[in-house]
Amino acid sequence: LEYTGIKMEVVSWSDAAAKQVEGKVGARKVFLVAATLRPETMYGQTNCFVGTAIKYGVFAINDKEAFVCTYRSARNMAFQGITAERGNVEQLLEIDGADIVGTKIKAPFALNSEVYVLPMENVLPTKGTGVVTSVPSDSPDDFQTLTDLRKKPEFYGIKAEWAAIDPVAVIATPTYGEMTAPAVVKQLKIQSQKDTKQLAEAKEIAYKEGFYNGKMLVGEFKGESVQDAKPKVRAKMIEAALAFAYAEPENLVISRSS
Ligand code: ZZB
Repeated sequence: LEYTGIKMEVVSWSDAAAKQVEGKVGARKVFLVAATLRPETMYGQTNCFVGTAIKYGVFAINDKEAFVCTYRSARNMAFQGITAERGNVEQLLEIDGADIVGTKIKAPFALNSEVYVLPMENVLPTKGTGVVTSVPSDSPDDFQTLTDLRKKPEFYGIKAEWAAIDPVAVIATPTYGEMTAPAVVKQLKIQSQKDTKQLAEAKEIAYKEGFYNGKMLVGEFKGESVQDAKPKVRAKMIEAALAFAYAEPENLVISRSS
């Protein structure tokens, strides 16, 4: 499976992360790296998600850059020509997802250029990088999680202001309009991020509708179909060194059950 790895540079660490990262990364810029199948939606990022029970690492990619992601994905990257030395995984430190929450990061290509890291219950440690960039306009999981967080910020241990950015219209679909994910969430009567079965169905619907019938509302390829714009946005992000190709190996089933 071919993902796009989105490089979200750390602007300011949460207090808990700052203490752990200090003195460990040298002169490197640090990026949270999110794996996405929808690079054309990056204009609408409003935050980023990590799993609070997931262990992440900060990995040296070369002398200038370090990535925050799961060990598993760092290892995959080391065999895909992303790291300076093939096969070598250099972990600078380990950090709990819970401690990364509240970190402010850059959101490449997004209309909101800086966003916060927030907690999501349904992040799988066995998929992508374990970091998920959030586009609530077009991803039902993201919209529902953001809605949950806004209803009960203290319950989730976040500051309300971290979840303050509203969904941004980036793609129009004939059936659902300019906010596909919120419309599908409403149609399927989804109440919380715990409604995982309905959310899987909503994701399927939103993927299909966006890919086959979506039109870009913003960005350099405004007016073009999602099908045409998707590879172009991806290429632009890679050219700008804000993203890279990241492939998931075929042992997904094995790693899921282990
Ligand atoms: C931004 C985005 C915008 C996404 C959208 C989707 C949508 P799939 O199809 O199951 O492979 N994702 C990535 N990694 C994880 C993880 N570890 N745990 C949970 N979710 C993860 O799913 C790939 C998508 O799932 C990725 O693409 C990412 O969210 C999320 F408008 O990135 B996406 C209708 C979906 N729309």
